[in-house]
Amino acid sequence: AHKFWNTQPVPQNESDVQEDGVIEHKEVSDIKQEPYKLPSDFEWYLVDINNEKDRTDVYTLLSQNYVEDSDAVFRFDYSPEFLQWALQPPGWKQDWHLGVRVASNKKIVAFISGIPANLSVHESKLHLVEINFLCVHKKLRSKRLAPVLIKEITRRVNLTGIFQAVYTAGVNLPTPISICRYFHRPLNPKKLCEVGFSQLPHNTTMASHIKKYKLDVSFLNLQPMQEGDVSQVTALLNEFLSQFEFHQVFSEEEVRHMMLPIKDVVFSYVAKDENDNVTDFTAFYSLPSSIARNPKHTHIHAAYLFYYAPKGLGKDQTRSRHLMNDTLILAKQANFDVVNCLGLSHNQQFLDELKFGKGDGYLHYYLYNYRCKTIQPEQMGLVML
Ligand code: NHW
Ligand code: EN5
Repeated sequence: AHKFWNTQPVPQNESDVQEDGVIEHKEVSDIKQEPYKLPSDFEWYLVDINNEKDRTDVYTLLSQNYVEDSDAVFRFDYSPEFLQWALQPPGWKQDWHLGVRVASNKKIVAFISGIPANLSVHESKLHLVEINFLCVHKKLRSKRLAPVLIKEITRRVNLTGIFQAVYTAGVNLPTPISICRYFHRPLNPKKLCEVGFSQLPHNTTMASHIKKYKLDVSFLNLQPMQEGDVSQVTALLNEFLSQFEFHQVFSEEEVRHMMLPIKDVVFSYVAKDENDNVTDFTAFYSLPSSIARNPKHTHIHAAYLFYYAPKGLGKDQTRSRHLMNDTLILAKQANFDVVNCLGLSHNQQFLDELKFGKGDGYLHYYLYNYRCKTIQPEQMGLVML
């Protein structure tokens, strides 16, 4: 059934994951030096994400052709500034910002990207790439271009001595290591109903629906994270994440890049004690979705819960709830319509109490060239963009 995935070093079914470990052992000297061939009319193009024209071109491709919900009403609209941030963590390589252009008019019609990361999977440490933003223009779908993009980025990554990858997708492929549900917490319930993102429950008035989602008082004095907090946040976050079977391990440099606030891109906050030590951390990123054919609204402004670390590492459920309650208040103050998150990590501690509702989407987590026993959502600590 999977003409491409059947040929790749991924587990082909559940019975293939009794034991963790590398699937296929290769060396850099085994990797071919020449790029894979694209259909004539197309050419490989290395995107310069710091160049405004290239950034706009990739943004345009994604904003018109990237991931949609099951009814094709909402489509992710990652901003150009978001892409510039997401694609350049420490150790990023332009070689892994891979575009495909039409040879004649130089229009970018497909894209895939990789960034380096360190993961901890059960007891093992993996230095691998995170693959994201795979996109083929709608007019070029079902022509087997995606497998060429995947093989070419694999080759470019392999040439640097990296042989594993992690990626997430809404779709079911061979073979997920974990499946996490999306949850949504309305901040602007009226608008969400107007655009069909949520429905007014039967026997409910709009007034009572709006009242239901009003936010209470805040508990922690969260302040925007600053440069001086980087080292304490790194320690706190890594310690929190180390509770999970599957998580990223962050260097201070990575925390500086990924976690410091960037206007309209990433929002991060810390709570401090009387000695000015960081006790809690929370972050979300801005990922609007465009709305197809709506007379009144063009976008949903969604804040996606990113990383957080409560005081006491989440052993005190009340603390986790207080931290997330305050995260919701900050997202509301920043004018977001909804806070989205996944049912992973310790999130069950606050989802019900803070009135998150189940989404209709699921996120599947995958590893390339590494077998891994199934990870329960509560043991998943990795959040991708
Ligand atoms: S998931 C978001 C992916 N993007 C979208 O959904 C955007 C909208 N859709 C499209 O642009 C986050 C196209 O439909 C895409 C497929 C491009 C998805 N992952 O070209 P064909 C990521 O970016 C398989 C992997 O004819 P198409 C993660 C499909 O099963 N494979 O289809 C990306 C079939 O293979 P099969 C996917 O519709 C991770 C083949 O593609 C897939 O024109 C990438 C059909 O190709 C998906 N999301 O284009 C893997 N969707 O065997 C990284 C479909 O079943 C692996 N397919 O016949 C690691 C690489 C690095 C390793 C380093 C050591
Ligand atoms: C790679 N980084 O389906 C990511 N989103 O639930 C790529 N549903 O927004 C993979 N269909 O349930 C991404 N509202 C995979 C996700 C693709 C996008 C997607 C889902 C996630 C989504 C919304 C809208 C559904 C519209 C109809 C949804 C219900 C909200 C409601 C609020 C009030 C309380 C109950 C729930």
